Parts: sequence; structure tokens; C-alpha cells
Amino acid sequence: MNSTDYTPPKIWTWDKPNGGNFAGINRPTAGSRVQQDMPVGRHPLQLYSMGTPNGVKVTIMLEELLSLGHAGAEYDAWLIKISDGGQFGSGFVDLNPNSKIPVLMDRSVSHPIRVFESGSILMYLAEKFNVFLPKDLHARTETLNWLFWQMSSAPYLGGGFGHFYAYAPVKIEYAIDRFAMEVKRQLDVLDQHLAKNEYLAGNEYTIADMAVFPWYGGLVKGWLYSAAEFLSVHEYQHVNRWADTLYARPAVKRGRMVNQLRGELSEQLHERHEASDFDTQTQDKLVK
Ligand SMILES: N[C@@H](CCC(=O)N[C@@H](CS)C(=O)NCC(=O)O)C(=O)O
Repeated sequence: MNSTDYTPPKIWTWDKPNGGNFAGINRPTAGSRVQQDMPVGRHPLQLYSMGTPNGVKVTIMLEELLSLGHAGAEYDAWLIKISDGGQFGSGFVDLNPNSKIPVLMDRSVSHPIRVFESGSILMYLAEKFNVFLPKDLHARTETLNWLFWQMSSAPYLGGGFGHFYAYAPVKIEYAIDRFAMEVKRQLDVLDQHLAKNEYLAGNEYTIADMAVFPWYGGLVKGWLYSAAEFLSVHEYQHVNRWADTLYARPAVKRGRMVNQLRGELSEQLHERHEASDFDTQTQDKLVK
């Protein structure tokens, strides 16, 4: 494939995977592809996820809730391997017709509630446990401003920059330039804001921080797309300061390990069913 010799046909049709990462599982249609029931553990909350930035937002929140003593936030975290197509099983699609991790099932209520979209899950948990979403109208609105900012901005970072810089089968200068510019602009938005605020919503740690950290915190920490040098992330000193503050939190460290398939083996807990899994985590316990 050459980026300069393509003329779009009159009508687009899909006939074959295009060679990029994940091309083998991408199709232009929705719905389940195989019959597959979802496992259910013994805890009130069942999470079906993977340790990507969108998945990690939720496990950080659950670990923060547990660290505050909310026993109702006990959860089973089941690993959905998206590169193997686990999101297209019939049981998963029943929980999220959009076939994306993360998905949460709240089985503590008489009619279990499905929650999909990571921002919706964070809001659901914050409202259920009455924490990490301030009551004061100003602070609450500011939290939601940044939460929704993250939901709409990160696709430029992941689907745009990350895809064309790290995953696409060809390096297209135009696409990489366009999305690198936008991601640097987003980092500057955060940097200017965090120069004046300890956390995103002001002086309180909220679900907005939990949503933004795995993406933009991960980027400045060098966890995403091996792009730290390319994007000169050291320039964003206030984002770095904020990311270090968050990563010093034990719940954030634990949340980052759950359903994680990347990085050091000692930082991967493929499934989490008990709090003690973090202590007893060994290579033998990793789900293959
Ligand atoms: N807006 C969604 C995005 C979820 C999403 O894109 N999940 C990715 C992993 S980070 C996924 O499941 N991809 C599988 C696929 O596209 O088939 C959210 O925040 O929950």
C-alpha cells in the first residue's frame, strides 16, 4: 500500500483486512460473532475488561473505592483479550452492543445493571458510592467538563496518533503530523490548566483525574506507543508533576496492574478476584 496512489472508489466496500494492528478483528459490522456466555464471580461487581487506558480508568476507581473501605465495590475483573476477539462473544455483546471494553455489571441490585463506556462507568460508581464526584455545583461541573474532555479527546491520541504512529502498516507523514500536532495541543491544554490547579477539577482528586491519567499521564510516563521522545513529553512539566502525584497513590498502581497484559510481569495481574491477589500474584497465577 502506498499513501500517495489511492483514489477512493465511488462506494467504499470492505473486502479484506488492511494489514494494520488489529486489522484481523476489525469489520464494518456490529453484533456477536460467536456464542459465548460471560463468567460470573461472587462479588457484587463484575468487570469485563483489559488493562488498556480505558480499562485502567475503571480499575483505578474500584481500587480507590476499596481503599476507602467501600466493601460494596468488591469486584471480579475478568480478562477480555480484545486481540483474540473476546468482545464479540454473544454474552459480551449483550452487555455492550458496541463490543468494546470496559463493561461493568452491577449485580448488587435486584435487576442487574449493565454499564458500558468508561466515562459512564466512572459516573455510575461515583454516584453509587457518593465519592470522587464533588457535590458543590462548581466543582462537580468542572469534574464533568474534564471527564467529557477526556472522552472526546483521547480518540485523537489513540485512534489518531497512536494508530498512525505505532500501528498502521505504512508511515503516513500527513496523518502522523496532523495527530501529533493535536496531541501536543491537548498536552498543552492540560499543562496550562495544571499549572494553576493541583488536580483537574481544582484541589480535589476526582473521576476526571482517573479518566485522564491512563491516557495523558501514561503518555508522559512513556507507557504509550513508545512516543515520549517523539512528542517531547518532558516539556509538559505540570502534566508530569500531576502524573507523578497520581502514580504515587497505591490504588492507582494496583488499578494499573489489573487485566494488564503489557509491561513487567510483576506489574500484570491478568484477573483479579480477591484483594489478596495482588499479594500472592505470581507468574503461576497469571491467566494464560
Ligand atoms: N469510548 C469507549 C472506548 C472503549 C474502547 O475503545 N475500548 C477498546 C480498548 S481501549 C476496545 O475494546 N477495542 C476493541 C475493538 O475495537 O474491537 C470507552 O471509553 O469505554
